[in-house]
Amino acid sequence: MFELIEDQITKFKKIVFVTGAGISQESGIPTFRGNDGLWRNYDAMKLATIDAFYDNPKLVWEWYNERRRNIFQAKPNSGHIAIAELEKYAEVVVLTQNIDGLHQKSGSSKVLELHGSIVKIKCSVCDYREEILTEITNLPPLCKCGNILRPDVVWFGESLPQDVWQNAMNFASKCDLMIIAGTSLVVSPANTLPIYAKQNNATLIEINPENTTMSGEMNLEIRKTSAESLPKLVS
Ligand code: BJW
Ligand code: ZN
Repeated sequence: MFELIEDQITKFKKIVFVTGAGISQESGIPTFRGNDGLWRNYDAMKLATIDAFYDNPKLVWEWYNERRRNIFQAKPNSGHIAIAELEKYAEVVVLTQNIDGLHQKSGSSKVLELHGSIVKIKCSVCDYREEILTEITNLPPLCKCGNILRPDVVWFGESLPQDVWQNAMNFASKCDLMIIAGTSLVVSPANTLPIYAKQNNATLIEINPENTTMSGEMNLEIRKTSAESLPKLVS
């Protein structure tokens, strides 16, 4: 079955990838819900909220600062690179929940960041935004307006950037192949994207060593890691 898809990959014209933390796991970036999803004994899920940030902005910034350091030295793996190479054969759009920028680094030209970006920060009160590629010292950093700056990412209970989400739904609704790689699909609304593709009769492929809640909806489940399996699709 996997071989069948390898032979047929070029028949698809509009390919959408939905990716999550698992695709960067082989670049040395921990996932959220795996065994490595804990940071200093804190549950990462409890840090990714605005309440946690207001309770202890320094702690949440320390978590992001450590992740910034890790992400800045990480390199795209063969999974990211295979996705970028697929652009030679089809229109490819990557809808990623990751904030690490590794799809862009590997050469993918159309990447929509659903949950923001590690290089961007914004004021928790006013409209100030900026990109910072160096280390952030004196935590928490302060805005010129006197309020606390925060990572420009989407935490639980917050809306996704509306324009990004609209575009993501549009691409998902129009694709003929959706490949869902390295995500547990437990977080909404990103986990609804396969439903839009299915409504368009798209072929759905899941790449994940583990089952997910949506595995039953897939046309093909590849129970291997993304760095192992994705290069075979374009070879
Ligand atoms: C491999 C592999 C390898 C391993 N190869 N695979 C009750 C109260 C409040 C909100 C809600 C509620 N109930 C539902 C909600 C909505 C909520 C939600 O979905 N919660 C669920 C957890 C229940 N969603 C939201 O709040 C979203 N906003 C929203 O809905 O707005 C409307 C609204 C407003 C107000 C109230 C309610 C709704 C926003 C969600 C934002 C998520 N943010 C985070 C942090 C982003 C910034 C950061 O990175 O720090 O996004 S949390 C975290 O989860 C991060 C991820 O992008 C996201 C998804 O995780 P992902 O990528 O799937 O990772 P894992 O670890 O879960 O899975 C990895 C997978 O890879 C596994 O399956 C492995 O097997 C696999 N894997 N190695 C391939 N080598
Ligand atoms: Zn401000």
